[in-house]
Amino acid sequence: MNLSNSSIEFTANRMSKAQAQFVDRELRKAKNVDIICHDTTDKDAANSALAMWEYLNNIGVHSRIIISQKNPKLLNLRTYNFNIVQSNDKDEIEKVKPDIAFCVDFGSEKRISPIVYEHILKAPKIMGFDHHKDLDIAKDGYIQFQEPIENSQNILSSAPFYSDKSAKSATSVIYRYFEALDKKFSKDIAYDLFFGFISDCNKKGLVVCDGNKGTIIACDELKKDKNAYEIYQNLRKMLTDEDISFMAKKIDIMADLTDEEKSFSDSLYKKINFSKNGKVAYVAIAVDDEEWKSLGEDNIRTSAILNNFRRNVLKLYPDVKVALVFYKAEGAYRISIHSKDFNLDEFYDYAKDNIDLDFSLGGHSDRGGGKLSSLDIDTCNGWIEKIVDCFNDLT
Ligand SMILES: [Mn+2]
Repeated sequence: MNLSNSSIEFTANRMSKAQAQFVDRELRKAKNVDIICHDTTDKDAANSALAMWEYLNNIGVHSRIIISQKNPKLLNLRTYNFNIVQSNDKDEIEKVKPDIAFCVDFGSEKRISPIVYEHILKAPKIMGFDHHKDLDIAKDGYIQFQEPIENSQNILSSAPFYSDKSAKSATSVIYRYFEALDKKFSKDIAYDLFFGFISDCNKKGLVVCDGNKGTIIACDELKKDKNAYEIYQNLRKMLTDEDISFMAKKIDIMADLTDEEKSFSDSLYKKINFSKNGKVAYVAIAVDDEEWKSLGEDNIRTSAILNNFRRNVLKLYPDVKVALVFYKAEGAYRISIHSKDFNLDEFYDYAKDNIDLDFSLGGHSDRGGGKLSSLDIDTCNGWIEKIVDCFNDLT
């Protein structure tokens, strides 16, 4: 499929050719590239990494993928035949000093461990493709595709770290990269890009993945977004019904829960707490919760259960604007948030100004998360209380 022949309107979301070629030239100059995924690596990050790994491999550039999932097989990637490094394996990470640290699906140091952050800073060049807004890793400036880019001079003088906030996934930005380069990409890469796209769209309720039927259906909200839907359709065309069925089953984790997972999921609804004004619903899974431990703590399956829970809560309770879950993950105490009719950007700033603890927050305007760098039970409880108070003030 030659993407240059597709009838794509020039929009903010289309990467310019000069921009893409700039990235491409930098990548081709490199001998070693480390592709870096964010903490609690999800399918968008991992599939973005895999597509970039495949591309780099094709142009003869050696690369590794740094991932934080303890069990990467839970990500159900197309292949595991690549150089994978665990994000907590300092020795292995430090064996290579890459020419480029290439960040996918995150631009903020808050979303990676200190070991990985240190490693990134040692690379002469920090580049990446992202769809988030916090880009503190790209210190010297970056391009956000918010409006059509006209002056290629400005583009080339900026750091080649690109984020398109309007993109539905990091894999969408990579799609735009290949498109701008007029590259025909393989079906394998299309598979990776689509899997990441669908996974992030599913989190936002933009597609319905039915694991029992093996189908993926685009919702009206996705269809209304011309740029996103165009990517969806173009990638879908390159895949078979079997591919779609496999992805639907792997994403629709709720259709395929074990008894233990089912009972955990049900128990969340019995543990709901509400803020004083009734606008916030939350569940706090204790640091030492045995059930959470036995399910393997935070992984792609438990994360899907918690995600489903938050979205259901917003539907079940008309007055609730914010659904929160607190849980232990990768040595920190985390929060995940979904909101309706409430812009979380306001909350991120407010909480940072009003809570005097060592924590981070960020994400999108309707879903996000953060972590507290303490597992002390009293500190965690204090954090929960203060977070809920912030929302109580704002909603
Ligand atoms: Mn993403």
